[in-house]
Amino acid sequence: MWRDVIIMSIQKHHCIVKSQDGMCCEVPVENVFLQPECDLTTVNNLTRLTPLHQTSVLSCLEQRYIAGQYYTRAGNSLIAVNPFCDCQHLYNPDKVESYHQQTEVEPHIYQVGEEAYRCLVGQLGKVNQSIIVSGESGAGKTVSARHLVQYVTLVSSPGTIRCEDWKGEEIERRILQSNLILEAFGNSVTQRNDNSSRFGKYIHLQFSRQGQLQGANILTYLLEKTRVVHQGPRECNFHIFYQLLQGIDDWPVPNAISKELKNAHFKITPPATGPVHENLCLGQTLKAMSEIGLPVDFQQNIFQVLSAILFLGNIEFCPLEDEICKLLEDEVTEMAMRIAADLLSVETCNLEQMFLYRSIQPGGHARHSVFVKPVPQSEAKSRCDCLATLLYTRLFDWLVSFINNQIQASSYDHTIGLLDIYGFESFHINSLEQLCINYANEKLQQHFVRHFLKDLQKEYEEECVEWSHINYTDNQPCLDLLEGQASVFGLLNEEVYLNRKSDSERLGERILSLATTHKCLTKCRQNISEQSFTVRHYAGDVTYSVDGLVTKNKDNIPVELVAMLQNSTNPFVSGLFKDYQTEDNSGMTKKKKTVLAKFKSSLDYLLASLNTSDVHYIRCIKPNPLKQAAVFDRQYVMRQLVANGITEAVEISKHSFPVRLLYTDFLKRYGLIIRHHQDSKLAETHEGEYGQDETMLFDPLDMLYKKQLDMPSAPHRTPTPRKRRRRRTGLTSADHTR
Ligand code: AOV
Ligand code: MG
Repeated sequence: MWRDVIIMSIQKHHCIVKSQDGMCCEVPVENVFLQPECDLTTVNNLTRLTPLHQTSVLSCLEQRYIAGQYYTRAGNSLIAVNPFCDCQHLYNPDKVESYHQQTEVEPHIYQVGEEAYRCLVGQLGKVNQSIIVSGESGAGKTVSARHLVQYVTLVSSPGTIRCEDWKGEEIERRILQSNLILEAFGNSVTQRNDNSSRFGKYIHLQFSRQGQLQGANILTYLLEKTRVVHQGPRECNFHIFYQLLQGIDDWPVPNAISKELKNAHFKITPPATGPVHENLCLGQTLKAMSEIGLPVDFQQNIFQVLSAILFLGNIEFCPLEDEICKLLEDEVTEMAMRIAADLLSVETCNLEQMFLYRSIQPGGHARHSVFVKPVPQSEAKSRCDCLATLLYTRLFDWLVSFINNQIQASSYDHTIGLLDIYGFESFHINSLEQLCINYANEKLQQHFVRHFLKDLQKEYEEECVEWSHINYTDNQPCLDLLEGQASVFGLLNEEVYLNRKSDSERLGERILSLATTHKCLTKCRQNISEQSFTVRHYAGDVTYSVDGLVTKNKDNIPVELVAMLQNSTNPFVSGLFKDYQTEDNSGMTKKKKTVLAKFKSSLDYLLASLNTSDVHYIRCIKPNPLKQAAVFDRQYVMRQLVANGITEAVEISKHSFPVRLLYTDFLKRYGLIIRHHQDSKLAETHEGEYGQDETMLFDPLDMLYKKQLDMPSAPHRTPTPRKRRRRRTGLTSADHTR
C-alpha cells in the first residue's frame, strides 16, 4: 500500500522521495500522490477532497473511520464503512427526528432516506426514488437497508417516531416484520458474515401522493438454493432450520414427530462454529409470522415441509450393481424415508420410486407411454437433493408472495425502491451464480457511471464552467460480451435448447471463439485443468469454469418429482406446485426459460424501474476481513473501492476537474500570480493559459499535479475573463469554484 514520504525533488519522469525512516528513493511520477493538507476527518464529502485520487480517498475514509465517522458522502453516493460495533447513539428516534428536521448535516444513512423521501413528497425530479445498497459480503448492506426502511416508514407516518419500540403503525410493523421472516428463510451463517443474505432483495415502499406509506412489495433474486443440501466448510444452512430445531417446543401446534426431530442428527445442518447469531430465535420468527397475518395452520404446514427437507437430507443410497442402486438399509435412511413421505403426504413407495428410477418419454412428447429406467447411486442422491431444494425454493417463493399479499397497497402513487443486492464476486472457481451476480453488478455499474457523468455535467453547467465532453468509455463492451448478439449468454442458452450431451471442452472452445470480436474475453491465464474463460469486468478479471454451466442454466427438474408433489394429499404441499410449469424430460420446451434468461428479464425490470426514478447510492465497505471494530485494513478496503466503482468515479473525476478549491483558498494560493502579472500581460496569453516562462511561477507540487493529470494547459484552469464576469453576476452564492 501507499507510504507517507516527503518529496525532495521532481525530475522529468520521476521524483526523489524520502520516507519516514530517512531512506531516499526514486519513484515514477505517476506513483506519487500528494496528500491533502487539511484535517481529513472534517472532509465529509469526497468531492471536496483536494487533491482527489485513490490514496487521498483511502486516507480520508480511514481517518474518518478511526474517528468514529462511519459515513462519508461522495457526490450522489454515501459511503458507509461498517462499524462492527454497537452504535445505539447513531440509530435512535432522536437521530431520526434531527435528520427529518434537517438540523443534522453529518452524512448518515438517515440523510439518504430523508433526501429520497423529500424528493418524493416535494414531487421533485422523477418523483419515484430508488436507493441502491451495494458492497461485498458482510459490508453492511442488509443492516443499512433495515435502517433505511425503518427511517422511511417512521417519517412517513408522523407521530410514530416516538412509539414504544418505535415500530410505527400496522402497515409499518408488517413491513418490518416481513424483513425478519425473509432473513430467517434467506440468510445463513457464512465464513464472511454470520447473517449473510443468500438472495437479492428489491423492496418497493408505496406512498400516497401526500407521502403517506400505503404498503410495500418485495421482489427477490437468485436464492442460493444449493445451500439447502450443501454448505461449504465452516458454513451453515439457512437460519430457519436451526430455529426450528432449537425451538421445537415453541411450535405453534404440538407435532407428532417432535420426538424424532429432537433426537435425530441432521446431515444438512452442520453446527455453527462461530457465535450463534441472534437471528437463531424461533420465537421472533413466529411472532413476525403472526404479525403479518400468517395463520397458525399455515405456520404448522411450513414447519412440516421444513422438517421433511431435514429428513430428505438424511436419505442415503448404495450401489446394487452397475448403474443400479437401492436405499441404504440402515435405521437413519429408513426413518427418514418414512417421516419425509409422511410429512409430505405422499406414499413411501412412490417416494422411493422417484429416487431410484428416471422416467423416459420416447420421442419426448408421447405422454401416455412412459418408461422408467433405474439410476445409479449418484443420480439417486441428486434426485433426492433436487426434491429438497425444489421444496425449499417453492416454500420461499410462496412466503414472498404471501407477504406481498399482506403488505401490498391496493393503490398508491409513488414508490421508494430499495435494492439490497450482493456485490461483485470472484472466487477461485466461479460458476453460473457468479456470472449472474457479476452481470448484475456490471448493469448497475453502467447505470451508476452514466448517472454520475450526467450529474457532473449538470454541476458544470450550474457553475458556468466550460467543459469538453469527458472522454470516458463505460462497460458496454463487457455487457455486449455477456448479453449481446453473439455472447456468452447466447451460447449458454443455445446449448440448453439444443439439449445435447454436455461437452465442456466444445462449449469452452465456442465461448473462447468470442474473443475474436470481444476484447473483454480472454483465455484463462492460470492453467486450470477444466475448460474456463476469463471475463474482464470493470472490477477485475474473473475466470469462470465451463463445467456445469449448462446444467445449472437448464435447472432441469424431473417432471415426475413435481407430479408426485402436485398429487400430495396435503393441500399446502400440492398448493406449492399449483402453477408450476413443467417441461418434458427430453429437454426444454421453448416455454420454460433458462436461469440466465429469467435473471436477465428480472434485471431488465429492475433497470427499467431505476430509469424512471431518481437513484441514490449507498456503497458499503467492510473495513477488515476479521469483522473487528476500529480496524481499517487499507489494502482490503482499496480492493472494495475498486469493486464498488468508487475508484472508477474518482478516475472519471480526474478526466474532468479533479482539483476543486474554495474561492478563498484559491486566492490564497494563486493571488501571487495575479500580483506578478499585469492585466495587460494576462490579456496576451491565450484564453487564460499561461506561457512557458510563467509556468515557473507555480510551485513544484503544482507541476506534479500537471504531470500526473496529464493536463494540456495550466494545472488549475482559471475562468476566462468572460466566464469570470458571468460567475460574478450569476452565481454570487456559490461557495466553491475550481
Ligand atoms: P451484508 O448484507 O452486506 O452482507 P450485513 O448487513 O449483514 O452485511 O452486516 C454484517 C454484520 O456487520 C452485521 O451482522 C453487523 O454485525 C455488522 N454491521 C453492519 N452494519 C452495521 C452498523 N451500521 N452498525 C453496527 N454493526 C453493523 V451479505 O448479506 O453476506 O452480502 O450476502
Ligand atoms: Mg445482507
